[in-house]
Amino acid sequence: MRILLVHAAFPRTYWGFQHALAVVGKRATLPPLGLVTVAAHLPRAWELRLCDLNVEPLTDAALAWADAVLVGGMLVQAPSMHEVLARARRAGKRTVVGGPAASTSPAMFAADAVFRGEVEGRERELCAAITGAAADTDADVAGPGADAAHRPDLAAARVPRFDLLRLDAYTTMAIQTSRGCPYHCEFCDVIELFGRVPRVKPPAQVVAELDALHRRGWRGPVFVVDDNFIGNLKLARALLPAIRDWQRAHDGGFDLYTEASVNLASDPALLATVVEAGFTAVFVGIETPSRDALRAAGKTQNLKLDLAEAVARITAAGLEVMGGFIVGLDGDGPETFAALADFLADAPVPMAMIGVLTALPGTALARRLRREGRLRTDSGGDQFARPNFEPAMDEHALLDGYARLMAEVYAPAGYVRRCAAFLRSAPLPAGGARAGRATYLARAIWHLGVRGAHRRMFWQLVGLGARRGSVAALTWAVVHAIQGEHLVRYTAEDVLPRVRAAAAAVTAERAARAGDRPPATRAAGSR
Ligand code: B12
Ligand code: SF4
Repeated sequence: MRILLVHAAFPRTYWGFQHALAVVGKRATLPPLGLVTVAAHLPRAWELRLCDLNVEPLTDAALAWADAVLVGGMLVQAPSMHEVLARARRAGKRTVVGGPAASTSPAMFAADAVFRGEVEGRERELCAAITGAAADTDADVAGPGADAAHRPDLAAARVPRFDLLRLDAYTTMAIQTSRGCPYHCEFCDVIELFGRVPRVKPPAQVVAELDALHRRGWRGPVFVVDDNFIGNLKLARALLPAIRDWQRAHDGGFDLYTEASVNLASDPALLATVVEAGFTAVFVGIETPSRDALRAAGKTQNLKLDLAEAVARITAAGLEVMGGFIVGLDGDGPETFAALADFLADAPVPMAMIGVLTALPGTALARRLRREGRLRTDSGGDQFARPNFEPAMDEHALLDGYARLMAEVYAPAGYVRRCAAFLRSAPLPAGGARAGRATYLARAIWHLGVRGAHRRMFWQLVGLGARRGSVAALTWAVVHAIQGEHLVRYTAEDVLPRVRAAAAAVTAERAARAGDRPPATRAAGSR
């Protein structure tokens, strides 16, 4: 059986770092870990090929070669997924779709089989979907909303087929050590997809995955794509020494980064172990400085500590905080924007991913908003359009406030200030001076320092790095200049025009409604 695995194309997004990729000469940031994991669970005798549309186009020859086409992606990739599925069906191929979008929104896909949930331990079901012995797989057994007992045990995980990837096309590789998170943030789809009882791979499995990447010649950053690396504290503590030992045995190994809940800050010993294991950055869902909004969103763990203090502690331990923020939560008012701008002004958080709340399908938030009659449409994952629900805050104030906030946060001056704050407060970043990065430096000087539109930002960052007097700090500064180029340009060229257009659409809609009303009603309404 010949299987073609296709990873759908991403639109331009913050996380895609497209403007940065152009500088470093890579095609994509991260590989399709879901698909190479699926590949590891297919029969060895089958022939497999992988096409990541973010790296290369799908050719007719590749389609003609295949017996079945497996398509994966998230909701933001849905347009590309639909296109690939339609093309494969026109070519007479059997089609199977899976991954996060198919798991949360199966009805939106036209494929021979829609596979919901994870594949580990479900190989028979997976093969039946591919060969045609089964159509849709049993959503109630292992898909979203399944209870803990029915979710795959990650002891059944296999080493992803990294050999199917063109490693040199990516800036970063990925592994996963756990799935699930014990918290219950109302907007979160991760707990619906992967459950609230975190499952962790055995240390030997994680080490085998690190080995596999290393053997294939990968050096450099590896994103540990856990929902919450410390979701199961006991197992995380048991895993960390194995990762640390592996890193030491491999000459420093990889620059690791991951995602974790903010309570990481309240355990200094754990923080130290995470740094010892070679982690250099962590994505933390800070969400908002508004306690009302945190309470309304059920993000109670963030109420238990001072968020600015937590960021300071994590940074001082040696981890760069990448912050996730949300505006438009119930409980947020127009004052939230100033509070968030203040929070970020001198925070050591260069990368602040701020989005307008989206009610993702299958979440407690979407269910509540539907009950309250406030859900407008199913989310397609677009954060820069009008929200897919009736916000509690005036919608125009929300979009306008968001646009102003983003303009400030991703003005070059704002970005440089946050980088400077990091360089002031963090111990020297451990990673950074690795081989591949030297070539980044030459390319960055040419593309950003000589020809770039934000030359001043580039040289300011290089100056800040140089003043710290170490190669690691200088490398950190150059890498952040490259990232900053994307964040600043994407904000100015894509985000702001789209959010302002969304705000204008609200104004136009209100004017049209007001125009429709008979004069007497209009007068009454304005009192
Ligand atoms: C890494 C990651 C990313 C990476 C993407 C890397 C890449 N090349 O794919 C980055 C950082 C770019 C990213 C960005 C975003 N992400 Co993201 N991301 C993740 C994360 C943390 C891990 C994904 C992963 O690699 N998992 C490991 C693999 C092994 O698991 P898996 O993909 O689920 O695969 C399993 C099954 O789903 C299944 N499977 C997967 N594919 C297929 C295909 C077939 C055919 C079959 C049969 C089965 C199958 O088998 C696998 C093994 O069991 C997940 C959360 C999570 N736990 O999955 C969110 C997640 C996928 N992201 C999500 C979102 C919303 C986003 C953003 C839109 C966030 C934002 N607000 O901007 C952006 C948009 C994308 C973009 N480029 O801008 C949502 C998706 C919701 C949805 N229903 O689609 C998730 C679930 C969580 C979340 N809320 O953040 N993301
Ligand atoms: S801490 Fe993060 S992963 Fe866990 S429930 Fe909240 S948003 Fe989801």
